[in-house]
Amino acid sequence: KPRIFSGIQPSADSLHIGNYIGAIQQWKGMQDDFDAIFCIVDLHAITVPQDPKGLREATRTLAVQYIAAGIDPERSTMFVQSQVPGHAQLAWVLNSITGFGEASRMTQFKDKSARQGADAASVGLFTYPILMAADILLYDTELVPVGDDQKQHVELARDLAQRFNSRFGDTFVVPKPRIQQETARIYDLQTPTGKMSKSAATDAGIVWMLDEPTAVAKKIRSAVTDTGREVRFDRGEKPGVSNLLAILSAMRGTTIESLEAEYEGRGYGDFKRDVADAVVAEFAPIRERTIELQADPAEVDRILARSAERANELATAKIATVHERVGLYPSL
Ligand code: AQP
Repeated sequence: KPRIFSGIQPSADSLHIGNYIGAIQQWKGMQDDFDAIFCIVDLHAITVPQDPKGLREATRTLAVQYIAAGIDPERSTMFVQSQVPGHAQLAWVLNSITGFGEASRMTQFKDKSARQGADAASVGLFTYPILMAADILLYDTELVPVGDDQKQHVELARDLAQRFNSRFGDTFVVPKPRIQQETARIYDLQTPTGKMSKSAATDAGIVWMLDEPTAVAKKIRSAVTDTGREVRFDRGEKPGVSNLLAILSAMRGTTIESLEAEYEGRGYGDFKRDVADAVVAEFAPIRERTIELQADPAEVDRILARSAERANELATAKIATVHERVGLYPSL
């Protein structure tokens, strides 16, 4: 089976509906046809300041949410990045073959560092895409399911794989991005022109998967729409309505067109109530399962350790080859 790799940062206390639709839901459907590796990328998370205790808790919660939302640790490998040293080891080697100018062109760094102020941004944030390349290349990944915003990073991983292979001999599989559909990108409910983001300044436009059902429903009913009445998909003219259509389409597994037809001639009230009901119906059982699993942290740690062991086997073998190719001294 072709190998896929993807990850999420434990950078908040819960996943939000954007992470669910843009990542978890896609991953869930790929588990049978692919050899899937899903990582909890805590090394990426520390590229911006994190509270140590909060980070540890968020890491376990994220693992629990993966499982509760349908990632099956028996079929897929799901582990915590920092438990497999190969990620940091390979990142160092790749740092050394990446041009400074090349890394400076990464637009995510430009955006994130502009938000923090150039002096506050860490060097870790700057080399984030190179760590991501290491994550991908370490496991001979063929396909990387990501959002459109990550395309540039996967492109860098491809360039680095090709550069390493041509300098040191065939070592890495050159990965391809698998870009999710445009409708899998979810926007903030209060500012529907901006992506829903874990680190947004306010909470009102974010549906957290661990929000209580009443809070979920309230946030959706209060979502910003527009003064018209038509339920129609048009990101330019109707960003709020389009976002809710994208959400409902993902929840029901139906097309946007059929939803537009269903709500023709009906107002926003009906529509928003149905979106709220659909999200609550999907998330309430996941939330309950999350709370159940959280009660047994030792079991979660056992599951993570088992997966980390498998990942570590693959990673160690790859690191040995990489070190040998580069001319690093053999380890004892
Ligand atoms: N709004 C979104 N719509 C669809 N997919 C999304 N993803 C994130 N936000 C949306 C997908 O979720 C995964 C998580 O990626 P990440 O943890 O690396 O963080 P991110 O992409 O930077 O997401 P956030 O929520 O904005 O986190 P912070 O604020 O911590 O940076 C990826 O697959 C991403 O495509």
